[in-house]
Amino acid sequence: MTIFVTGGAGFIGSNFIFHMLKTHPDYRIVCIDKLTYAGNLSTLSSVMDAPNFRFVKLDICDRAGIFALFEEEKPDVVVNFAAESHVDRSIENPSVFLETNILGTSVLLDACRTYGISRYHQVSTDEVYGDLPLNRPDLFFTEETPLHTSSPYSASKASADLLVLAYHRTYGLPVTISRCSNNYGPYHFPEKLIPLMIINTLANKPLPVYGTGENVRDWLYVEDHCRAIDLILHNGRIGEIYNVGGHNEMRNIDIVKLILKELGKSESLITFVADRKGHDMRYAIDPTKIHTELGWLPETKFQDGLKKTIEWYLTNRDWWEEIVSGEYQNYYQKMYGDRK
Ligand code: NAD
Ligand code: TDX
Repeated sequence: MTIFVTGGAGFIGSNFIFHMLKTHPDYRIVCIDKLTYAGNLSTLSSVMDAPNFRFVKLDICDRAGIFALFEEEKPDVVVNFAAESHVDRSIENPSVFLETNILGTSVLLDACRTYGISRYHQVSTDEVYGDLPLNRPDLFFTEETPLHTSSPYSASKASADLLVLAYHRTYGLPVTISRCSNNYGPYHFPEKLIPLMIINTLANKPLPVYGTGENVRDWLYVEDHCRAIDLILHNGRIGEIYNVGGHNEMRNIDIVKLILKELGKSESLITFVADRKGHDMRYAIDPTKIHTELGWLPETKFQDGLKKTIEWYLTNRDWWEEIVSGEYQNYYQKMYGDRK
């Protein structure tokens, strides 16, 4: 069994590769990654020499390159993690989101159609459903919730989902889609809330909370997401969408306070800054389908997962210090420099 994992040098893709190599040592994993600012080869250093692992630096939009790799490797399964993934960047510059997230997905789908595949799995997001109001805690996203996107990022992810479903209906391509809530854990790029707040806290820098900090996200430890995708690949029904989330809703401000408490720092570091444009209020997944059909349940409790994550950033300073010392400085200045 050969599995193509696109975007495997990023946060969730790399964790998925570690999970699969550990859980299915007889599978061969080929990681395809363009190595954008978010891709990091050092993340994969522990598996680079494994005999059943291959890394290929390639853009999923490169049709000729992708087709040549399919011709050479004849993959059985494709799991597509490759994407531009940060909402704030999509608000600054949507075009690359449309290219990678939509057109890149279409290239992979065309290659699957041309060469044949036993499964194409699209890693999607709960953001395709838009948001829920704060005053209706009884509402959750189910797989039937209409798509109602807010940002160029989520619109591009929803477009990709529609293409994936169209290739199933029109060409009979054996596809599945997972729509997961916010992940956290090791190798999370420090532009996202949790790693950004950990790193700023360690440096005694202000913690930029958007708006009032009351926005709610539904957090899942990355390993639980990886197990869910593994289960969908093996037991999921073709043509189906599976929501993935662990009923762990938290307000942003409460997460920031937990991080401060865990690191023994003062709440005076918290700085409220201008809100994100179009900021989604609340995400909350109803995971009934994946639980009842596939027996999936999250295993890591948030308090434990957050402790493990903070510990990881404390013991893997080299990984993130390398990142924040480079282009990240310009990014940070641009996004937060005079954000009032
Ligand atoms: P990430 O930004 O950490 O990693 C993305 C990876 O894709 C990087 O390694 C990057 O180099 C690579 N990439 C980008 N453009 C590419 C291209 N054109 N060709 C090949 N490789 C390319 O993202 P992540 O947080 O690991 O997210 C992975 C996937 O999971 C995305 O599709 C995202 O939409 C989805 N998702 C993320 C979350 C979350 O909380 N992070 C939640 C649900 C779904
Ligand atoms: O500096 C910050 N301050 C702040 O208040 C940052 C970076 C974020 N926030 C807020 C915005 C959100 O309400 O924290 C919340 C989480 O923000 P992000 O980490 O940017 O995640 P989010 O926008 O919720 O999207 C994430 O989950 C769904 C991923 O980045 C997506 O790839 C995934 O699809």
